[in-house]
Amino acid sequence: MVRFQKQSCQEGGYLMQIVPKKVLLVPLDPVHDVALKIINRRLKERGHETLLLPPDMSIEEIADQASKVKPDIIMISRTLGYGVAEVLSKLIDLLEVVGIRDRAKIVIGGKAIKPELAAELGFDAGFGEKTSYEEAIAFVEGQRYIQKEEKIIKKKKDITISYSYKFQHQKIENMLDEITEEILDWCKDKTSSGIKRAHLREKMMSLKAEKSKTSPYNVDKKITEYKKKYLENCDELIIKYYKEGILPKKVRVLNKKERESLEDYIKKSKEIARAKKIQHTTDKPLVFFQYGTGCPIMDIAHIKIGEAWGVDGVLHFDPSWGARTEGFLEGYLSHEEDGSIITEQNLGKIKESLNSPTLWTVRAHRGLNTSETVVLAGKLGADLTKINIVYGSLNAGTDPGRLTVDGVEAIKLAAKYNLPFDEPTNEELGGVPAFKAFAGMLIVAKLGLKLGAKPILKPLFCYSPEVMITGRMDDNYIDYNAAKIYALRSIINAPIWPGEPIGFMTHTEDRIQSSMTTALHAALAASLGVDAITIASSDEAYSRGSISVTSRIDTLRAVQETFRFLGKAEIKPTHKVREWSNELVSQIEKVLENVLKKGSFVAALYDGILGGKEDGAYPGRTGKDTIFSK
Ligand code: B12
Repeated sequence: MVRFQKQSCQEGGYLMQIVPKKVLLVPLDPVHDVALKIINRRLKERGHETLLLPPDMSIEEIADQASKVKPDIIMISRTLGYGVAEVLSKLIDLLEVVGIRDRAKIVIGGKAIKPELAAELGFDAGFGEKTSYEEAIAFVEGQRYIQKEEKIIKKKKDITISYSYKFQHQKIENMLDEITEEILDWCKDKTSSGIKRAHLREKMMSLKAEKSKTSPYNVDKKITEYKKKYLENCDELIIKYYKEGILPKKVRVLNKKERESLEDYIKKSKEIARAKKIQHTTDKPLVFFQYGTGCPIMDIAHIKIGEAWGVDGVLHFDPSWGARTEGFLEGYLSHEEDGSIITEQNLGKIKESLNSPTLWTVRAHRGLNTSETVVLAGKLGADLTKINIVYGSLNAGTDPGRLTVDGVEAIKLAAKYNLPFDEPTNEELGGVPAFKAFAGMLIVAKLGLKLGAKPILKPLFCYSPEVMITGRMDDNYIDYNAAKIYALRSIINAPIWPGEPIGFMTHTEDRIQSSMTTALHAALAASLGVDAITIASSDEAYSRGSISVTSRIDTLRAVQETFRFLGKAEIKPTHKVREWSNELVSQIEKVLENVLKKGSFVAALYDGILGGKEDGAYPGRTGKDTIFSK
């Protein structure tokens, strides 16, 4: 009798006894015997008596050995797929003839085996090519086997938690301090219709939540009052919908049948969704993708598939006109083009569909609804939001003054709802050099810290116009991307999440190439120990069609394999990395000096100090002259 600790495949944690078995292991194959060698070692370790035959024995020799050894169990393995049924049925007949069939359990496993075939031929069990060793052992010991996969517990992670947000670069911190003081002072007596709507939205949502406690009549009356005020602060496009039921072009309401089937889909997909991890031996980086198919049903389908393949978080993208329109629509709305419309109902349904560990980001960074989006995100249970005043003013079309006023309010709201916010620097894709984009990002990060929020730095891992022109990636994609991380880390201790998505402008329409380049950038991210990454789908560079679910899986799988390959090993950049990171830091310093010299952050944005015409950045015009005194 052998005493041993119960294995993970068994229930409970008590000590139990096992009865050692006599096991004959037979590689019924010319060569392939690796699996049986492993099973043999494991059985021996657990006190069983085993005999492993060499491969390439005839069935007569095998039957002869079996009648001599008189095993309790015969474990046969077959890898080669040729003539399987024939050879196995001959073997089982022969074992019957020599009298073993009735006294031993005879099982077969291996690459060429399907359990159905084993049953048909009269084996006691059949194990296919995905069989785990635990399952093989559990069979020998007569234990019930529970698949390991079911036990993966994925937990929601706060990527900001281990950061002190302390500046390592005193001069840069001092300059940021001065710049952000000026911003806060400039904003202090200013407001906008966007900010008004944000606060009306807050009130309406709080009232709705209280409806069960207070008199419903009074609540409805108040909501109608607020709604009226809300509409006074909206654009014509939005007012038309609420007053006349006219929807913007290419937008429609989901019908009852569609909504019912969505409910059904959410319920069913929750039942079958299993937690899966993309990361191999470390928890970093978390993997996000962005969705915004236009239709909330399709979005949910993409999210559920992503979760099934292990995605850690998803980002909501709205249509580009959403940023240029004052006010939000309502209801379950579908949009024919890219970007899913932000409404309380659309977002609410998406939130409801998420598995509990999945992180959810609602981007708010760039338009006239920035602060109201943060309210919706906070109230509907998002985990993160996305704000970058500089990028939103220079490459996404919003007037710098208006976005500064709304952005500051949005950051305050992010702090209130405990939503860390990431700061994308996608102006780099337009041609703004990384150092200017980083200077802008650091100003907004410092604003965030002053207002009690938690910023997340989001440098790009991309083949940007700047590097194409300077030739910095002529040799490799590693050095300059790594230099960005080194530079930011030398300035501040803060979370870093390269995006958006990684490998931007290295992707082509070729799905294999695209998956590969995403995966390699993910390897670099893992090697640098960043906190998260956003990945593209393998058809994201294909601008003539919508993103397909299969291409989502391509990159998730590719990244998973890369993490498996790399583990805790590291990619070594060349000596260029230090040179370029030092250069980045001194260039950031110079940009901040110029902003200070200008004496006004908003004027600096208008003047192109943080990205100008020569860089392909233009101050946005949407919302110009819409700021007023409080
Ligand atoms: C390693 C290997 C070899 C090694 C074998 C070394 C050895 N001592 O075993 C060498 C290089 C010698 C070899 C040779 C050949 N190989 Co070979 N080989 C492989 C390879 C790469 C891996 C197999 C392996 O060991 N996997 C690891 C083990 C642990 O996995 P597994 O056997 O599937 O076992 C798992 C389960 O099936 C299960 N299991 C297996 N058996 C049992 C039994 C029981 C009772 C239970 C419960 C569970 C169980 O548990 C394991 C864990 O999950 C595969 C390709 C591949 N990636 O699978 C080709 C492969 C199996 N080989 C193949 C071939 C064709 C050959 C050759 C015939 C090639 C040739 N033309 O020369 C020769 C054989 C020559 C000959 N004399 O006939 C083909 C088979 C194709 C087919 N349709 O049958 C494969 C699939 C490669 C391919 N795609 O072409 N091979």
